[in-house]
Amino acid sequence: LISVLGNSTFENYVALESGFSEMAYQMSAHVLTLGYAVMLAGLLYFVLTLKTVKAKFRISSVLSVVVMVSAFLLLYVQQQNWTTALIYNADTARYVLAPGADLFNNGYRYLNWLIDVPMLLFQILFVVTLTTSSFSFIRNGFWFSGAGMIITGYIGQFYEVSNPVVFFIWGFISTVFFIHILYLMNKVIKEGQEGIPEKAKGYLGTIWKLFLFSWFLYPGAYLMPYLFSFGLEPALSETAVVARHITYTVADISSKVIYGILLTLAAQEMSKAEGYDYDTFDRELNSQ
Ligand code: RET
Repeated sequence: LISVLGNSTFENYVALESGFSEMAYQMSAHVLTLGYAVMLAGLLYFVLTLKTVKAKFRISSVLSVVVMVSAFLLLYVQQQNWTTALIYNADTARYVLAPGADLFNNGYRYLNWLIDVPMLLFQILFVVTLTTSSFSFIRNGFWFSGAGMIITGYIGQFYEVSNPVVFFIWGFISTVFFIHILYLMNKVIKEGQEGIPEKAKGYLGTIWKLFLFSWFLYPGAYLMPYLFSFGLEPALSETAVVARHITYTVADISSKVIYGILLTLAAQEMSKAEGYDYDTFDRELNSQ
């Protein structure tokens, strides 16, 4: 199969070897659709709640808006890639590779992360106040390691079937950058929790847990063909394909939308504590 499909990802190998059942194909299409639909809903949320926080926190919401727009477009293309790459074959009752169409590839996601990962990481810096670290040092670290993690992972994913050793080496290099990001984020949240209202402190604690949960799902999705097999043979199983789509979608909704909402809630508490009262402001405007 490698001579036919080369560096394409394992979804194509499953399609060529056995095809997809109705359920596997449809669940994948639906969960990919859910992904971009949620981004559009999130876009509205971040626009409509912009003024509920003090002006100095609003860049965080603006960055969420940027993330929603780019994720919406890229996830839409990703869903289209899935439905055009495969075609229903009535003789076998399976979805198989469509002749003449592009193969399926998750690369759109990776390039989307190149925009979204730095935005998501910078975003929190507009809500918290760093006590000891320097803003530009953390920002540069986020930017450098974010880009390093994604580019090395992007290269690696081309080899997931054709050359597992190369796939794992790039995955390992990517993980080194990831660990650096985790270290920086932990520092930012710890410093940010100093001297803010209890409720906002709680939100930041939840953000750290959500961050760990959602960001670890991405390397999980990268490894998916090997989580369903033993040793250096990728599992060409449709269950693994569906599991990867679900993992990516859960990760995207958590790391972009829920994360942004929690940051908005934390900023609302901090705005209130600093005397910003959106309700009164609103009433005053209406009575003028
Ligand atoms: C890769 C390659 C394998 C090793 C590791 C990875 C980590 C990816 C992460 C991606 C996060 C993406 C986000 C996107 C939101 O828009 C590249 C899969 C560690 C952590 C948060």
